[in-house]
Amino acid sequence: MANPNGAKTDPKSTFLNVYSVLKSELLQDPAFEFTDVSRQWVQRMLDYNVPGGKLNRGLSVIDSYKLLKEGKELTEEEIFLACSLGWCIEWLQAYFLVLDDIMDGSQTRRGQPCWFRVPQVGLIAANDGILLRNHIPRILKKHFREKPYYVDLLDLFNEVEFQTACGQMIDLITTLEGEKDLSKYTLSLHRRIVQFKTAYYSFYLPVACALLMAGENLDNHIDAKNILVEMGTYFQVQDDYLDCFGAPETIGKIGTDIEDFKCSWLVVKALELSNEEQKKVLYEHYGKPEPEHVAKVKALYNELNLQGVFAEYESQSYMKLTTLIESLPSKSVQAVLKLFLGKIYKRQK
Ligand code: DMA
Ligand code: MG
Ligand code: MG
Ligand code: MG
Repeated sequence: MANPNGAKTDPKSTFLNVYSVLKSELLQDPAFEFTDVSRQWVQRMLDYNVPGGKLNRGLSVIDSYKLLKEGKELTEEEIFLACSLGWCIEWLQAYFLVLDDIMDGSQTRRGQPCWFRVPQVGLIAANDGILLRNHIPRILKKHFREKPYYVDLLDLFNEVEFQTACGQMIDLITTLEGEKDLSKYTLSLHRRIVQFKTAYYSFYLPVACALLMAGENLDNHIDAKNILVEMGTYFQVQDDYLDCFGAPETIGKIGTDIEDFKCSWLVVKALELSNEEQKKVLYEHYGKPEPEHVAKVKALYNELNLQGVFAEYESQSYMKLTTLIESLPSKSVQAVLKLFLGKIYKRQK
């Protein structure tokens, strides 16, 4: 998109401009009789929860689509549509995060209080989450109804939402009071949780959106899908690592995994590497909200050098993923996946 000076607008500003368009359309939705007060509520809720993250998932749709078009100049319409799909993913993410923070009892997100912690919001946040979710099919209907891939797009969003909700379910039910049993925390349980709760929506979905827009049949890209799910698993291991070892000022959130008895990659590794005495420490202190208990767990993580173990896992994953990507038949799909991997390798936030 050209600005009045004739120079190219940077991709992020273009993307943010599309947010403003989609937001004002939703605030004028003729299916609801907005009052000033209700319109203001939705406006504030959207601005608070949708655009404030890294926007990696959303921006990846445009990047991927460009690479699939192999350097052909995109039309204004194509840019707008790719950005809109990117925003649908950001809306999906906002919906899951608003609810995730309630369920995880978190304090902050993206450097500000979680939405449900804002005075006057509280559990209205639960309905706001549902609203965010409902905005997605409204955006899709307005802009994609006439496209040949419309049905596939709806089906894709439905499938991925279902997978994510199932992932969240297994993440949550493993922590149930009365069944706090560390012996069930294995790498295979961890894998299952993170594949479903994170990998499909964060990695497969952006690329699948771009493939549909480019006229591709998703059934022909199962290998790419499997690699993206692997990449998403690696991404969630990073999230688990940063929950404990990241700087809250950088990651924008305060970790809760130890307190919440989460099946985090760190506790799985700690169990694997512990002797009997160290295991006792974990059994006694993991999953308790008081800072003394959390400190004991963190001290054990340091004793076991989990930072070093993670660094090793990270470079291994990078090499493995690179090899997998290079085995794909299409150079443009390879480029899409490599770009994605480059964006997350050694991320600090
Ligand atoms: C988040 O898992 C998954 C979804 C679907 C929101 P998480 O609770 O580890 O995320 P965060 O660390 O961002 O709260
Ligand atoms: Mg959480
Ligand atoms: Mg969670
Ligand atoms: Mg986390």
